[in-house]
Amino acid sequence: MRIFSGIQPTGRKHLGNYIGAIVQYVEGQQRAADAGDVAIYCVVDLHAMTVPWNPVEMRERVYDTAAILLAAGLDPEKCVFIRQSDVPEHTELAWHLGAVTAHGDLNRMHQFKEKSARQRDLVSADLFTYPVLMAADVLAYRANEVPVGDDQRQHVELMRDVAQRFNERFGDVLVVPELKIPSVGARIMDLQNPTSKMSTSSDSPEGTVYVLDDAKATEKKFKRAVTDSDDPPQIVAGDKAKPGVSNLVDILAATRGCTPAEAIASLADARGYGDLKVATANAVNELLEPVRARYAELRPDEAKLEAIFAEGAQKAREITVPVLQDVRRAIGVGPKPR
Ligand code: AQP
Repeated sequence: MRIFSGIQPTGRKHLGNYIGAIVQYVEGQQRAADAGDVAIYCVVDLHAMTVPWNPVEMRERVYDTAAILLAAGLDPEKCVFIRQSDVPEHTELAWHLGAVTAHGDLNRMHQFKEKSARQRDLVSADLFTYPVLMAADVLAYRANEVPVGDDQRQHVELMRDVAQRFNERFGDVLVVPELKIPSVGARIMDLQNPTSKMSTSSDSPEGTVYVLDDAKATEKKFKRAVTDSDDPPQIVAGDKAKPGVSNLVDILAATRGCTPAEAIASLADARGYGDLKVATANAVNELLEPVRARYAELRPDEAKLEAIFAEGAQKAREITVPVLQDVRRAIGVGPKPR
């Protein structure tokens, strides 16, 4: 059972990234090792080039993201931890997969529609073909499982279609991976606008809780979270008519590692939404305070982070080079096989 997932080095990571993806990564590295296989986690710097970027800041953000992941519990002894641009098989496979990807399928991607609408200058070809590179990231490892948040569902479905189409045409070369989204917290919503997902590009600093926010700032954001005016207050989960309260319950449950029903039961004596907000802020701070402290230790040592990436790339290429040899042989490029 092999796992692959990637995370962008865009800006600071938020609570949605943490609950939707990073918690799953940490759990997955042990599960893959127990099954005699490996989990590969990737800081996807090439994906960050699909929208405008600053080259100097890009390197800094890659280190920031790497240090957050390591602080959260990724262990380079247990998993393969890489920077996407260090493993050239990702981009080569993307080209080969582009040949079996329908233009019309890429046109239907929600993320392309949303992000292209926001670009003021250039809508790049890379933004359009981003899901093909994401497919290559996973398929180059013959990974079985892709842990992501709910917003990536459509991209994983596309990569499954691409792998199937490739195999139908060229033989059983690639593995068709499965989507894995968390049962609670697959879509953490913005605290100020709880009908929209918490997002890096939303420009909602008060509604977005960053992993590296300090405890006070985190508490303040939760205290100001939008709920509703029900009187008496109703603390419920999964209610579309009460998105703010449902989101807080989901965050409380996901950070405590319990079910939404258990989180609600723990608030049986709550006098109002204030108690829900304080309980959620406390649970988030309890989860993130140790991560923030470890981040402060890890982030300054860039040479160590580079050494971890170098070792990761070496281990990664032990998997990807043979897969690409099989792909080249199957599609008829490169020298005649002997
Ligand atoms: N709100 C969310 N709830 C649960 N999971 C989420 N993810 C993102 N937002 C939420 C999951 O986090 C992982 C990494 O996402 P990314 O690499 O796309 O990082 P990002 O660009 O910083 O995240 P955003 O916020 O999704 O950016 P925008 O909206 O600007 O594109 C993925 O597994 C994702 O599902």
